[in-house]
This record gives sequence, structure tokens and C-alpha cells, in this order.
Amino acid sequence: MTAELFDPGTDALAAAPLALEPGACVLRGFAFDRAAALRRELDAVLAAAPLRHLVTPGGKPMSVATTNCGALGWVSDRAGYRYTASDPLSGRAWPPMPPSFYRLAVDAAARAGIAAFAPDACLINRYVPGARLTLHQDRDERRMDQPIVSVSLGLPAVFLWGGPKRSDRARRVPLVHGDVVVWGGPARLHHHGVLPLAEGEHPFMGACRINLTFRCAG
Ligand code: MD3
Ligand code: FE
Repeated sequence: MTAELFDPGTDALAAAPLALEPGACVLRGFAFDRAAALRRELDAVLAAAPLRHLVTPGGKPMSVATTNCGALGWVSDRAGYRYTASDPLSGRAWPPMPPSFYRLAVDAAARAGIAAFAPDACLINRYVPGARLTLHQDRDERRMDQPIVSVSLGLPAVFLWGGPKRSDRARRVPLVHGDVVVWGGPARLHHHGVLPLAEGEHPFMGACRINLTFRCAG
């Protein structure tokens, strides 16, 4: 009876893209109806390429646990940040991007008005309570003309949305299970981060938040 209150997938209001600023647009609940399929594909990806805490170039382990699927994957270690074709843990290629992942990213970009998005990398971040991402820019991708599409699953998070300079004041944007954000145009190089995740239990994903970010890296 109250199910529709929690189902942005069937909420007509959820369909209207919310423009954060030129190039950045929030699609509330866009992935909600696809979460069960995404969840199954995610489990298979994680079995082939486990989540791990990457080390920053400064030597500190990140609080977020990371892996990838797709032709290229993002890694960080003492030598710096870069995209690689194989998983340094296994020496094998990253697992292929599941078609349901690719479809979602392309559909979301199209909904935001970008017709030719062709991601070759999907970075997977897992946050447990307390995990966070400090303000940074994503500048390791070769294609800055292509957007980044992010998909939030599981526990809610507060996303920090800054500007071209690290010192620019950051807005707080709450992101919940099923939200998709398309970041392109002038927004592509803005600083952004995630506040420490609050405790909680999500009926679908358990005590964590998973974020998928689709990129055109090569
Ligand atoms: C805006 N991930 O993996 S997703 C990252 O929730 C990252 O895990 C966050 O920042 C997360 O690099 C935020 C939203 C996001 C991702 C990339 C962006 C926003 C972006 C690149 C440019 C501008
Ligand atoms: Fe980022």
C-alpha cells in the first residue's frame, strides 16, 4: 500500500532531470527498477575482481574499497593514479562490463541529452559506514569531452559538489539508492567528494553504499 512512497521508479516526478548546473544533471531514481539485475551482475564482477583498498601515492590506504570492470580500470598506488587494462591483483584483464551496466550508463547519458556516450571503464566504489572520499578532480581519463555517469546503490550518502578550484565552496547533494548523475561539459572537471557514510542497513545492499562510475578513459 505504501510501496509507491519508496519507489521513485514509478514516480512521475522522478523522471524530470534536475540540472545542478550546466553539464551536471541528477536523474533521481533512474536505476531503481534495474537494481536487482545490477546487483546480480555486480556479484559476478566482484567474484572475478575483488574489492580492495587502494593506496594513495602518499602511501595511505583509501577508506573506500575499489575494483573495476570494462576494458580499462582505475588504480592507485605509490607510483600514482592511472588506468590499466589488467587487474594488478590477478594479472588478468578486468572483468568485462556487463551489458546491463553499459545499457544503464548509455540510457542515462541519453536522458541527460548526451547521445554518444561509449564508456570503456566502470569504477566500482564500496563505502561502509565512516568511509569517505575527500575533494578531488577526475583527470586521469583521456576523454574530457565525454561525461562521467555515476550510479548510487544502497545506503544514502552526502555528495560534495565543488567548483573548478579546490577552495571553491562545496554544495551538499544527498544521493540515495537508484539515483544516477551525469557529469559533463564544464562540470566535468569540478572538485567533488563524499562525506563519511552514516551507519545504516539498506534492505537491498546491506550495510554499504556502492557507487558505479562510468568513464571514457581510453
Ligand atoms: C563529478 N566517486 O570515483 S560519484 C570517483 O560516490 C568518485 O563514489 C564518488 O568521485 C562516489 O571518482 C562520486 C560522482 C562523480 C564521479 C565523478 C565525477 C561526480 C563527478 C567527475 C567529475 C565531476
Ligand atoms: Fe571522482
